[in-house]
Amino acid sequence: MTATDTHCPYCALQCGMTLTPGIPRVKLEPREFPVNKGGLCAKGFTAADLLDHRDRLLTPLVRKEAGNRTSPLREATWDEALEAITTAITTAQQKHGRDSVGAFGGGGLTNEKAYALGKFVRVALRSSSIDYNGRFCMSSAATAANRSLGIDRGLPFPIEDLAQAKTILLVGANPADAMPPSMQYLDAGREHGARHVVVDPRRTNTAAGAHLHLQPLPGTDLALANGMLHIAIREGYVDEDFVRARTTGFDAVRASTNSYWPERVERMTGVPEKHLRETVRLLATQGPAMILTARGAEQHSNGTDTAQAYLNLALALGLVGRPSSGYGTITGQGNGQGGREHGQKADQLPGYRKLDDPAARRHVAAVWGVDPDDLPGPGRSAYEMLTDDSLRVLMVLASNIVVSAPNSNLVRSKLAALDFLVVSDIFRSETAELADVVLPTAQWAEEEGTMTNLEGRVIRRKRALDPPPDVKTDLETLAELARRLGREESSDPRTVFDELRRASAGGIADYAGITYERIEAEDGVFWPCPAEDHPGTPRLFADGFPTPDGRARFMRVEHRDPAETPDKTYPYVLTTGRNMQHYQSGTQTRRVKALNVALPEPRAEIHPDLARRHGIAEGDLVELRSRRGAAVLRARLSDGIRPDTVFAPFHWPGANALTNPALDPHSRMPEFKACAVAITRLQPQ
Ligand SMILES: Nc1nc2c(c(=O)[nH]1)N[C@H]1C(S)=C(S)[C@@H](COP(=O)(O)OP(=O)(O)OC[C@H]3O[C@@H](n4cnc5c(=O)[nH]c(N)nc54)[C@H](O)[C@@H]3O)O[C@H]1N2
Ligand SMILES: Nc1nc2c(c(=O)[nH]1)N[C@H]1C(S)=C(S)[C@@H](COP(=O)(O)OP(=O)(O)OC[C@H]3O[C@@H](n4cnc5c(=O)[nH]c(N)nc54)[C@H](O)[C@@H]3O)O[C@H]1N2
Ligand code: SF4
Ligand SMILES: [Mo]
Repeated sequence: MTATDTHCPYCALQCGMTLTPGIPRVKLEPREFPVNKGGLCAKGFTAADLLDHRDRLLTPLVRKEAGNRTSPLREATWDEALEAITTAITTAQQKHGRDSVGAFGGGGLTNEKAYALGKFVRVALRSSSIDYNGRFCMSSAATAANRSLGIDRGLPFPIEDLAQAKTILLVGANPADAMPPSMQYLDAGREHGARHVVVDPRRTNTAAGAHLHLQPLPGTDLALANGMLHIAIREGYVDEDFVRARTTGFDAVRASTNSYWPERVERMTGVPEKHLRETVRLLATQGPAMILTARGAEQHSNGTDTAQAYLNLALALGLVGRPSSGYGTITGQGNGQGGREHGQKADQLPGYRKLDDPAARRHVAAVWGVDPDDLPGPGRSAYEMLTDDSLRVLMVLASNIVVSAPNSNLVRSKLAALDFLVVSDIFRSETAELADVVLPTAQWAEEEGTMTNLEGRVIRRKRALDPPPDVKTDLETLAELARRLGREESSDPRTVFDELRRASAGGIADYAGITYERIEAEDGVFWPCPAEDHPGTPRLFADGFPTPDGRARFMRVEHRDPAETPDKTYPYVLTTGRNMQHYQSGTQTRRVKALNVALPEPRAEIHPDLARRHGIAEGDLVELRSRRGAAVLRARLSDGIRPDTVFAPFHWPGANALTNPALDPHSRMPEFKACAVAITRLQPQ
């Protein structure tokens, strides 16, 4: 049996692994690749367990009684399933207009599939209704980076650079649990005396090993950043030469930070003034220094401005574009980076082009062989589309929104009220359980494609084995649906990638020079890469910024409280996030035995003081309640969390019944990381 070098199906680190088909099972081994250097986390190690899992979808499913979603799902032929979908699409579009049919994609899709999905909706459906789960993930940091730096590539440098930085400020990031193999770079830095400062309401595994742990009230990260900038200005740490030569807009920002004096910021955030000063001193004097944000800072109704506030700080200290320093955001999903570049986002065309830019429309329309005027305009953002009653038919690929979207009780009822719901997945996810038609799809090890990891490195996912006989790849499904709607599309990944290269050529995320062969020969290629003889771009910003004037823009940003703050009825802040053992909505990892044994159910993290007040002991069942819903979890007492804050993972249904769908005005990111809740101990039955 031949061994195939490929990558992990889960997170954006995209660790290298080797698969060898065998009897009875596929053998999965870690592989030396620049990001993981032979390391894998427990999720990666067990990823092959799902390839032959007994729950796997092996045929399409339709409702026994068509149109009645309370009747059971039954096996169907592809022809029957696709015919039902095509009929639902044409009927809805005739009755309610083109935009009544839409799609919801995912950052786990390969570049080829994300591209094909965007094209399918704009060209075959001619609908503007498309968005994806990256809206819930990277949209705030992306919006800030685009407007300030002119480009959104999560890390503007290879992850190995983390080992060289002498100071790293990690804001709302817990890589020890979210990307364990990446810790080798932080550990290497620490061994050589680097100082890491972690900003997190919980003492996570990442915070526990850091030089300093700042423990703010959730949703106050912007005030914290402005407070640090205030100190940097007062103490003369601003890199005036850099600011003058390479940026615009600092004066307004300088003036606006006046009101963020340290005592006030201490009161707003709960972070002691001396820790603010120490952090600024380290960033300014113990370089090279980096500032990295992740979802803890970004998943707020002020997430874009918060990311901007940290960008402002990094620019003021002159960190950006220097070796082993800068600002970055840690992308989450396997193809969270590429998935936001090639057109499954509501406002976007391939190559990170904008759908409302006439030149972009002309370029992409020419590649697609359509009239630019026939391309729809920008659509609604994820939560807005899902809860808008004008949407009548929805196709979901690679997302389990019933578990992962905010205010999930409402989302569930909106999905139930659709005329027709189609879900493509590997398993019967909670969202698939609501569908009229469920389509089985090939898994990562059974398909070809490219992924773009958190560094902007385009890599290859390779086919190590065949999918089960009646299972199609998403590309095949989309091509087949397009054909039934009158469009010919390729289902061959290489052909689709070559078209993507042309569509992206000249765009910000330019893949024109990237080929499958180069990726193979060079351990991945970093975009932008405009020509086959271009080396790719591992590090950005050394010479300039891709903004119209070549300078980075400071933007003035002011603190706003989360949309919902504690009161008498809902006295605590709920924040949500990840456990090491599970991935996202849990469709995959809840089915892996070893992971499920390690963490079989969700635990609400509660400080012992808060627990005592409510008579809660370790292991008790507690009910969390917000204005939108309730969830029952088992209590896990920990003195590592703030006493006014409760943490719940979203890997099981429940947490998102509570969360607040207040949207960031710029990125339309929901406020996953702060809402008000009440807690009660449930009496043992
Ligand atoms: N094990 C595992 N790993 C994953 C994933 C997974 O589901 N499971 N998902 C992947 C994906 S898609 C993503 S996006 C990444 C996410 O990676 P991270 O962003 O690192 O993960 P989170 O747990 O969502 O949030 C990080 C931290 O933010 C803290 N936090 C909560 N509220 C606040 C706040 O208001 N301010 C600050 N400063 N911190 C706050 C939380 O306590 C948490 O420890 O992980 C990726 N890796
Ligand atoms: N409360 C709260 N909610 C959150 C977050 C949070 O921190 N707190 N984080 C948000 C973030 S950052 C993210 S990224 C989202 C993620 O949330 P989801 O979008 O729900 O992510 P997954 O669970 O990865 O869903 C992927 C689904 O697609 C299937 N799948 C995997 N690969 C493929 C494929 O190639 N094709 C198809 N058709 N299906 C596939 C999987 O089995 C799974 O059911 O959740 C968001 N929701
Ligand atoms: S860190 Fe991410 S890519 Fe690496 S093995 Fe774990 S889940 Fe997979
Ligand atoms: Mo994410």
